[in-house]
Amino acid sequence: MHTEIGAVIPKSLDELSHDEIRRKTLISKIMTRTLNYLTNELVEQDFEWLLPVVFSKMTDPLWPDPGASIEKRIEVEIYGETVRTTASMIIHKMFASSLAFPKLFILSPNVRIEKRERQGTGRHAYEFTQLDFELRNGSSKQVFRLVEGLICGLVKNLRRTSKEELSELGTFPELRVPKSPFKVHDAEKLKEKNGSDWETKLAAVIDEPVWVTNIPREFYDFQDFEKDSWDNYDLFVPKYGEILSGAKREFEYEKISKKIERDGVKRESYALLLKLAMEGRLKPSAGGGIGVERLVRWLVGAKHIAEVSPFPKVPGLVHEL
Ligand code: ASN
Repeated sequence: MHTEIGAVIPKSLDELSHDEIRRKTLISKIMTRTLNYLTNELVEQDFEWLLPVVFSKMTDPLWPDPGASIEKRIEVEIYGETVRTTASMIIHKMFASSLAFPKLFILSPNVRIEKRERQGTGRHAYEFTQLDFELRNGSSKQVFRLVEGLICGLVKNLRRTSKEELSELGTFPELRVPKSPFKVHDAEKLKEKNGSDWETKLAAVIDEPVWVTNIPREFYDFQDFEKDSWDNYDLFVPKYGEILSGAKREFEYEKISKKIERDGVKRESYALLLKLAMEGRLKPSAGGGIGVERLVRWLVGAKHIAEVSPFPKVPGLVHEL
């Protein structure tokens, strides 16, 4: 089966040919070394490594987000209470960084039942993993430097440790250590210049990773009402587009409350967050989440994101495993 981007929809492990298994194992080597490198770096830099959650009453509303396309939210009842599967651990990160862990990261599974039309985009899976991190009292600048260090260090490390694998996968020659600091673009300006399709166009013209800031989206990202701008960011890589999103966070009760109201998000769902903010216990922070499969897709040059997963979760397709 082929998709609009010419990628073959990845098959289940048991359906792969000998050559396809070979490719899968090469990609897996890069995934292993990527996870090893990034987690080691963060631990070295004094980040606490937290374990993820699956069910909670509070999770990311993923709304309003121009990029969101959720067909269904998974809600189940346990012990007489309704809980949702994790869409992202953003709310948990805000609690954890405020109350206990000033520098933290989590490798967390995110469940987002994307619309079937996204089956062939090559960039969407209905289950994926974020390397999510948060810094109490952090700023965008700090996050930029942290991530630039991680990405440049990772590429350098892989070029040294994985020359054979990357050469066989075909990305070794073009996968260069990027120059930092990365360039910064304003999303509103990109939209003005390139129209609503700015993300695809940007990915097609860049040859190094770039930051995009000022993206209107969920209530927890910091918004400067006076300047009418957002202190948030996405990281784009050449050809493949966005691989990380993050922000400086809102922490003041009045602003969070107003934005929840404005966005039509259910207030009851975020009652505990509002309470924490009201009591002044929610602290300013900044952070982000790297889409692990998207990062590795770029490193190995995979047409479809599901190629980098052992058990692909392609929108619209449900395999046995
Ligand atoms: N992980 C993202 C962040 O830290 C949130 C998201 O994935 N929606 O901002």
